[in-house]
Amino acid sequence: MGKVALITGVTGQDGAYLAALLLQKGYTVHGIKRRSSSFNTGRVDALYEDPQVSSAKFRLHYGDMIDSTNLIRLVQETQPDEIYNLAAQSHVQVSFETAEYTGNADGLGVLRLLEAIRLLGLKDKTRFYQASTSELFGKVQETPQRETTPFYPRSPYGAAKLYGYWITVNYREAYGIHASNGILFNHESPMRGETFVTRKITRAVAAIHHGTQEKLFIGNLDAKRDWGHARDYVEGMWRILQQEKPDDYVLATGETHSVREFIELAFAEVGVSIAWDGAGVGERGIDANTGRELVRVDPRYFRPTEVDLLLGDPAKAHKVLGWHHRIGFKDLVKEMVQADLSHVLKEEHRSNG
Ligand code: NDP
Ligand code: GDR
Repeated sequence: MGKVALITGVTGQDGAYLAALLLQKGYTVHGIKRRSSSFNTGRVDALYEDPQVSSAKFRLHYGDMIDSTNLIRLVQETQPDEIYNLAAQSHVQVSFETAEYTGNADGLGVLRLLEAIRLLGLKDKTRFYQASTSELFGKVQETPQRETTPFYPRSPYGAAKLYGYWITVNYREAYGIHASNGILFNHESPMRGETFVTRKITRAVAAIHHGTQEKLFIGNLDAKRDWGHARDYVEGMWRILQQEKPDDYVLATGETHSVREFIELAFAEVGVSIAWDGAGVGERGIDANTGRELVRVDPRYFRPTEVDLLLGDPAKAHKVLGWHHRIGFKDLVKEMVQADLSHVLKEEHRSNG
């Protein structure tokens, strides 16, 4: 009998990659999706169409991280061997506007699942993965950031995730639940949500290239991130839960790049070289050959408090989990731009009838 996994946030970027990975490994996968007035299962629909995946192996259930009784019932009904808690209001800037909701879903939501495991007497059966984040490190204390680096979150999102991190550690220590944190640095893919900076850039590059968008409005060009590929990171999540002992791990590439570099590389993919002009709010990115303005800094995208630099040290994951990222920065940018070049074309054909 294969294992049973329950994934919250299955309709998100990581949920879709993780569900595919676990199905490939022979798991039965139960996913929790939210009721929405518009379509929200686009990323996992392909899994239903895969002839290898029977409908009995992949099941979606309605649920929400702020609804305890629903979560308890779903854990009871599915009796999972592994729970991957990926659901969250995951946008840092949005968390400044929806701070209480973010605290509820991203912080207390973690507690609700851990309590479900405890109350249902599943502590010896069910392993728990918490989607913790490099946003916990926030204001730079040391680089590279590792498991022992002090936390200093810089947003309601980071603060909510801090609670999620520690309640996971606490339930491990207090009740002996096999509960682990993956402290994941930014990871992207063609399935990344369209308002995160990488996808926003690659979509804009594709749309500018196809002539359906004028320019890209952007926030802080000098923020630096350790960007990896989601496909590699979900493999790390799975490895974390296969360990005999629960623990906390950083997953990162060990390289950092600025938003500015990401933009330059993405435009280079369509043969455009960007020259920068001005500084701060007035800064512009110009096509070095034609002089056309393609990028403009817009203070609407500045954050009240910013995380300036993230650079992870994945040494523990290398050593204990045998996990290494495979897809590098350049290949990531290339894959995302190429995917958006075809997405934008398809959208255009659709809108032209
Ligand atoms: P996404 O934003 O793509 O996906 C989030 C998922 O959570 C979606 O399925 C969303 O549903 C669901 N969700 C949101 N709120 C609720 C709620 N109240 N109840 C139930 N489901 C909810 O995020 P990612 O896939 O990128 O990230 C997965 C997890 O990993 C998140 O917890 C994120 O905070 C964390 N993380 C992500 C990193 C990254 O770089 N991607 C790095 C470190 C941590 P819907 O589709 O309906 O919106
Ligand atoms: P982040 O990702 O905040 O690191 O959180 P995001 O892509 O939103 O921002 C990265 C950096 O780019 C700067 N930036 C912009 N960001 C957005 N979204 N839009 C812009 O126009 C823009 N211009 C500049 C930001 O200021 C920031 O410095 C992601 C999420 O997936 C979290 O859920 C996860 O926990 C962390 O990564 C690790």
